[in-house]
Amino acid sequence: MDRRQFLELIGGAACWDAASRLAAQQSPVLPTDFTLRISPVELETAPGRIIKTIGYNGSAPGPVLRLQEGKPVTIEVQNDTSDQEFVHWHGLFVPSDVDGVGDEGTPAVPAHGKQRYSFVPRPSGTRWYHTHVFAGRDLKRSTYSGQFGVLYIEPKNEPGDYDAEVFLTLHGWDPFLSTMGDDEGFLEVGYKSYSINSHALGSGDPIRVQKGQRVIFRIVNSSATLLHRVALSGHSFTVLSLDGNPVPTPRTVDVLELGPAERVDAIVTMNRPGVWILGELDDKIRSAGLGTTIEYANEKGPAQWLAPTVTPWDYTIFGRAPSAPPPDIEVIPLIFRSKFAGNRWVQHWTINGKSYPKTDPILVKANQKYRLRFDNQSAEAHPVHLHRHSFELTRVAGKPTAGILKDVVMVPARDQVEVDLLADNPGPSLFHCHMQLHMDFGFMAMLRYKD
Ligand SMILES: [Cu+2]
Repeated sequence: MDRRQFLELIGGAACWDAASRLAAQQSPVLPTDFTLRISPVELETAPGRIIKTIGYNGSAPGPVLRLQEGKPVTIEVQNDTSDQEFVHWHGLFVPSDVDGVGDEGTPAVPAHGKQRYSFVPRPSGTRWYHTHVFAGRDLKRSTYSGQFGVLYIEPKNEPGDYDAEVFLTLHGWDPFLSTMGDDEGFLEVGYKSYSINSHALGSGDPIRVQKGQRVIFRIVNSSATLLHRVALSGHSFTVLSLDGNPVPTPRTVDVLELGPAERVDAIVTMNRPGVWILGELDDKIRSAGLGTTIEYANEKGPAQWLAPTVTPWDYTIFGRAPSAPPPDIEVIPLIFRSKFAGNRWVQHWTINGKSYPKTDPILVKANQKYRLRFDNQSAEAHPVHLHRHSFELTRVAGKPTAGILKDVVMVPARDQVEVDLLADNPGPSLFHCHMQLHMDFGFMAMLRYKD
């Protein structure tokens, strides 16, 4: 064995130490056949705190699916529930009929039945998989549930300049609808508790590290509706990838910000021995479970929280200098607005004045490049997601940039984001806000290829 060392990390399934990873690269042992079973689970996130939900393979999150880029896989999904389901492979360039979206033409996983998904995993990087069904006001369904997991696609040549790898998912539990104290207001989603992976802060095994180690955190915000900001007390993160795609300019920051469905891959050099909290900046949310413990070897005692200095999250610091756009690029404007649907009711949403399924399709021609202008004329930020493609950020709230490839982008309230899209994966592709409460109440449109 080389200088890399074995590490004991949280919950077996959620980790993959560097030595095994190296061994896997030397002999191609990554499996290509997987089974996912959708069934009710009882998750004890903290002693006595039982979450009753639906999960994959008896847990939530489901197993980390580790695939090799370009090597075909088959995933058989068995549905033990009485509701039809879909599993969406978020961030993968797969055909519409396996993308896991009914409206794109993917066959369902029938209630008490099964369905096989076969595809070639690409592109490499941190992706994830999750249910993609309508929930509406039934907060036991869809992404409010425990049906999510990390899907990591190994690149053909991984630099692997780290000693250990840790996968983290951020999730809220026992959601409820409330006007949050405003009698005249509309309904929003709150959560009674939270976890990172399957445990609340203070429960489960700590992430055990040694001084000097470089640990890569691959973080997925699997929340149905909430943006999260996380920090690791006394440490900083060097951001390597956003949504699984390497950034042109890796930068070191104290706080990571992830909208729903966004991913960040960041390296931390473990240079401050102690027992520390990695968790949400919001004290209430962190105390309600959104955190985990980082424990250095030979260090004991309660985990400490040091509040970081907060600077606004800015995607463009990870980009490169913008180049001039091709003068003939077609701009497709997409205007997002809320539509008040009554007091003590959920808001409805429109794209260019219409709510799904009545929204106009976004029409593209194969192999043409387009500039999508996300014009958010509402009072809150939205994590908008395009299926089966990545896009390149070109302007974020007035700041030009280039080279950042994503499949979800937070569009700030009353502001704009522009992205360039190369239409290179024919087939219907859903575009929507990733907040479940928004996508279910109108905030969706279909991107279609013209003949
Ligand atoms: Cu939204």
